[in-house]
Amino acid sequence: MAELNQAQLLELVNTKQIAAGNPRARALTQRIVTDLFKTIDEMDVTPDEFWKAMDWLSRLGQSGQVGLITAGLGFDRLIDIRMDEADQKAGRAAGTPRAIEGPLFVAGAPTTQWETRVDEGEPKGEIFVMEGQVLDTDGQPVANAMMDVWHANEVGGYSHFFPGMKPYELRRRIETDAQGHYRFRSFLPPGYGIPPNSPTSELFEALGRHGKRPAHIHFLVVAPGLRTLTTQINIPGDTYIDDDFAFATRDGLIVELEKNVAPTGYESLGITAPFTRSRFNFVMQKALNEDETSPAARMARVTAQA
Ligand code: MBD
Ligand code: FE
Repeated sequence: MAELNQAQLLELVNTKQIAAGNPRARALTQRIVTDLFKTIDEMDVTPDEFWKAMDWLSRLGQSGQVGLITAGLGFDRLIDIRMDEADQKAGRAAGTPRAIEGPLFVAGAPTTQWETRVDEGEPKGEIFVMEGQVLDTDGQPVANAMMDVWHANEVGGYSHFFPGMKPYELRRRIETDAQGHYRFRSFLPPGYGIPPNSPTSELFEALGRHGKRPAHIHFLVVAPGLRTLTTQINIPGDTYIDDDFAFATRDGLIVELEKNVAPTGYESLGITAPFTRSRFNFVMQKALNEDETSPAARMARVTAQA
């Protein structure tokens, strides 16, 4: 084989072809490889640095933490910002702001109508009820909307990812009633921190960054004819509220907490003493097509297409 300089090698890598392949995959791969060749040359990446990075990527994949890295390097929020910009241009920026799904959603949580206890058994932390309606952007209640709710436990762990938790612990689905109402009882979760001694923490330590998220609760709301809403609410007062490692907190999603709410009317949630409440309506846009109503979370969407 002929001797090659860097430019000749790059040209070969980017143009080799025996079949049409996937043009989009070809274009993206060419661009990324070109940018990386350039990075390696301009930053004078040593062989050991390169192979160390590849070892890290292999271990990252094995650890299942790719989604922590995409969030922590801003890609999840970038994708949201780009969708917001597209909405703005199309004159359809309305309703509850979207916020990143994150890597910790699990489909198939137990479903109940109108109200549920997201927590189980012994009360942990401050008793918290969140309630309101799902509405469309005309202010009409959305009956039979399906709302997935998920949040961390008292030490910041999510079930299915954090050892020792039960399946679907702190994960529930609520179907709204005829007036679009939902309500649930849980406790105010603490923030989240990336797992120590993991590929993710290795990178964050090398970057001199923390891996903390402020206290939050995730939602995925689906209803016929409406655009699937993926969002989170933030609990006010958290140290990291303006310093989220995933860049996901937004104005309009920091809820107000009402303390010492009288328990009358909340007996069905097992509440007999004053508690903390937040009222919040989820406002959904009209869908422009079927795809926008998809009930599938982000990974399920793409793996179904494969
Ligand atoms: C989380 O709990 C989370 O919501 C995100 C986006 C990333 C890591 C952990
Ligand atoms: Fe989270």
